[in-house]
Amino acid sequence: MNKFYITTPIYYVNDKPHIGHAYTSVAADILARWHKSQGEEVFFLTGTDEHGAKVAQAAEKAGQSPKDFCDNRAQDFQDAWKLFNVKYDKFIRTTDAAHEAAIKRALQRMYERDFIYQGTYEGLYCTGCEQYKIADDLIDGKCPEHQVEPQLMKEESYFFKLSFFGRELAKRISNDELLIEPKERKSEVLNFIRSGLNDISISRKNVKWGIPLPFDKEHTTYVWVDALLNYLTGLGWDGDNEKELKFWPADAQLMAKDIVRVHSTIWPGLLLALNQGFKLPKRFFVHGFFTINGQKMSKSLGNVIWPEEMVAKFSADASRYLLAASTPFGHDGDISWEKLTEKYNADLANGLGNLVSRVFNIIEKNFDGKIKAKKDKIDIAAEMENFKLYQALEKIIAKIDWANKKIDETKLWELVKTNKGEAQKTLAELLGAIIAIGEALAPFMPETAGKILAAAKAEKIQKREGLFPRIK
Ligand code: ME8
Repeated sequence: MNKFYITTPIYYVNDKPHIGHAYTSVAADILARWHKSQGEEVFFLTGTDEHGAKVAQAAEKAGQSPKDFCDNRAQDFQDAWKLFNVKYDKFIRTTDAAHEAAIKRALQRMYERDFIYQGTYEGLYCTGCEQYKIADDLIDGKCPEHQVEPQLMKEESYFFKLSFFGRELAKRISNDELLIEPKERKSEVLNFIRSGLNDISISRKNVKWGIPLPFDKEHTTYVWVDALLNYLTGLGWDGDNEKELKFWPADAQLMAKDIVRVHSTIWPGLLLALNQGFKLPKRFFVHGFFTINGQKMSKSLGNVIWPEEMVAKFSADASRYLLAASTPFGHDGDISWEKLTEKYNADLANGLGNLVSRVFNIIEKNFDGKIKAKKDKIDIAAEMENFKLYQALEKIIAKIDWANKKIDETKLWELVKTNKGEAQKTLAELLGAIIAIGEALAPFMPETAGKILAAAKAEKIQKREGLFPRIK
């Protein structure tokens, strides 16, 4: 049996989950469900990134202890995924005791293998990114992502010999042993690596909210080192037992473009530092960023779309559909309440919902609920294997449009009166199409697909209204 291990980034708990996070998680869920439907053994990992200065500051601002704050926020993320019907196999938290113990063991191992050494770091640090910046990263002296000036920091620190792995990583990425898609992202990463990787500071003396280094308790572990290894600890890795990890290597790691560099450098660098024979993840898929009405989503701009609002308005299934269908996966996309509503009404209310209700209605009224469906299939395998969720949905929508058009063109509601035999043939095709649509939609809209398939395959087909009521 093939296995399929898929991950999302583990999200920082300083922010509440918004639909940007939901985008990655829903996409991962769709892919996990698809692979399961192909008979593969799937492991889907997600979770929360809870250590570091940024989270500690957010906790202080909220007047909570870091631990309580993280517990609450981790729950918020789990609640959000429940709302979207995202079914992960494991939710990892970097404050889990088993994760912390594994990180300590891993650090000790890399230290003993001479990939960690002591030094002093002086540089500009952006807490928003939890990363040191160089002049080239800044625009007008500010971090372009967070619009703040990074702070100058000088401190004793431990370093990870990332520079040692530059050539090896460039080789393995350029020959697709670690496949980075879309290919523009692969080129970006390769240029970055080939311009020369520096060793990175991986410990902090002045950040208390973190995992202490096992060989120097005055330091805590740099949050990205702690976080990236979640993709192993989430599988039960204890810092040492990689031979027993059934699901490793990862088959698909999803992320947006903001974090592809760290994932393509520090992450595989750590794996090689732990064990030169460690397999690297097989594939990264890097998607774009959602903006709202052309602007970055941000709490201060007040334009954030929250999961609970979206699901309350459209339902879980329709929200999953809208996230996947609004933008080709891999590109940036702009959304707004208006655009989402318009798409909902066009594709789901007028498209799918209308199709099902018209066809079932005619079958119930004129054929006593009994029509034998003509076999049909929408082949989306190639799209799904290649993360082309949007294109898979386009194929499904094309079938819905085809079917609705067929009803109109054949004037089916008249045809049943003038030529019942011909109408029966057309309905057999339409019912077959509806079943094919239900099957193809299953990973995207599991509840709706279940309802459609159960109703379409019932002994007696019954009228079905209100699958997707029109929304203003
Ligand atoms: O970077 N559009 O966490 P994070 C699309 N903890 N995707 C978006 C988005 C948007 N507007 N906003 C967020 C971190 N995302 C680290 C990761 S992994 C070892 C550690 C999604 O909370 C997207 O997947 O900042 C992006 O890469 C991720 O959330 C960043 O989440």
